Amino acid sequence: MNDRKIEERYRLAREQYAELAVDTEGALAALCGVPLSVHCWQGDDVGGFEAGSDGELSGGIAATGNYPGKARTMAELRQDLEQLWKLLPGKHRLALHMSYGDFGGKRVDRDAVEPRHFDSWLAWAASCGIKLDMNGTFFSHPKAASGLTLASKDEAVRRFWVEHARRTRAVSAHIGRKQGNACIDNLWIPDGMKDATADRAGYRRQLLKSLDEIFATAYPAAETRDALEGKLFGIGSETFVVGSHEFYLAYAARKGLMVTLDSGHYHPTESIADKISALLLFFDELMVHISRGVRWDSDHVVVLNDECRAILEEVVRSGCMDRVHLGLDFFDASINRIGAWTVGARSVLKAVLLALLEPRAKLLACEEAGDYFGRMQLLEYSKILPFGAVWDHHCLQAGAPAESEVFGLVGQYDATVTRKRA
Ligand code: RNT
Ligand code: ZN
Repeated sequence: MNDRKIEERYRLAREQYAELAVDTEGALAALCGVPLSVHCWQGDDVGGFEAGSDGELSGGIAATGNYPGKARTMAELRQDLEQLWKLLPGKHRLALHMSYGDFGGKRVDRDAVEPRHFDSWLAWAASCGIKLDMNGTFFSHPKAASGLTLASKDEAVRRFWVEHARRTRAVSAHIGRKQGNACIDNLWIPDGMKDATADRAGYRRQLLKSLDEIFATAYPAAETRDALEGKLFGIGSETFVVGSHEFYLAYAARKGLMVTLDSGHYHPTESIADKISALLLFFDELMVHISRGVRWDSDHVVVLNDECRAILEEVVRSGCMDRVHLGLDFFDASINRIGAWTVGARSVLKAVLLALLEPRAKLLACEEAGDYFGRMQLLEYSKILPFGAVWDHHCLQAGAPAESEVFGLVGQYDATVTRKRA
């Protein structure tokens, strides 16, 4: 589609939204201020760059598929991310894992990672004009093979992972300081059991002890902030997960930390959308991992479905967009990885835009007047409004491809870059 056509369509769309008292320009200005924390791990199936690592993924998560051309080195991953940035409107963030440090080919164990191992990432991020976030890596490691890390009853194992977590916070604070913007440190551990567990309380006491040790050090909020990510079950932890939602929620509330709500980490019919307005009354900030759960798996590529829309509607309706950190979390190795990233990220941005284009004033007026049919009909009407025209205009303005061009551009990069890697 040519630019003139996009602008023509946008002009008509803007009029139609204005009839419902929706200001598309205001919505787009707000959308421009929403950074997504894009996860690095879609690019290489959560492999990371530790010397001697076989890239074998373990610890309750799995990437299935073998689409050719995955990034094998840091240079390739950065190259793919630079391509991704071209396909997304706006400036975003990159969420790294500790296993993605620049270890210079040397074997550096998880309890020995240092801030300097992320200096080349800082330089690269600055060259892209993006900020970084961090995650501790408590999986794909011999000391996580038992399925227990911070909740282990083996003191040597537990202390090893406490040290890893402490170092992750130090790295995160270093990154935040250097980039002049707080780096969010997200903590997720796989700890749990496959089957009926005799001592749930015992493992939870261990985790509590570990967290107290980890958070004994305080860092300035301008450098790093901590988020705790709970889960209901994982592969191999079907019956019991130590770090459950309630566990972390209570801990974070007591300690003034954040929780991370991962949309794939709850009962299949339980939506995190409804949790947002409640938690924002009690927490200064929230982290959200937007993912897509399919049956027992929680990590499918995000698409613009009802669940994704509901989450972003609640974030926007809360009026607290600046207090909710939006991150992506999925890994699909069965399709083009740059395409997976692109669709996931653009879907979230589209969901934000859709929520911003809601005829909010009219909806509220109906609701407060008790006109619930009016509210229903307005929501139905909203669904057929020409949102795609606003989105394409936004992409054009931001120098990103219109929706119709994404397929071709991803294919071109596939043919000229990633497939040549095989
Ligand atoms: C796993 C968690 C966690 C991971 C990443 C790789 O269930 O969602 O966020 O996906 O840390
Ligand atoms: Zn997650």
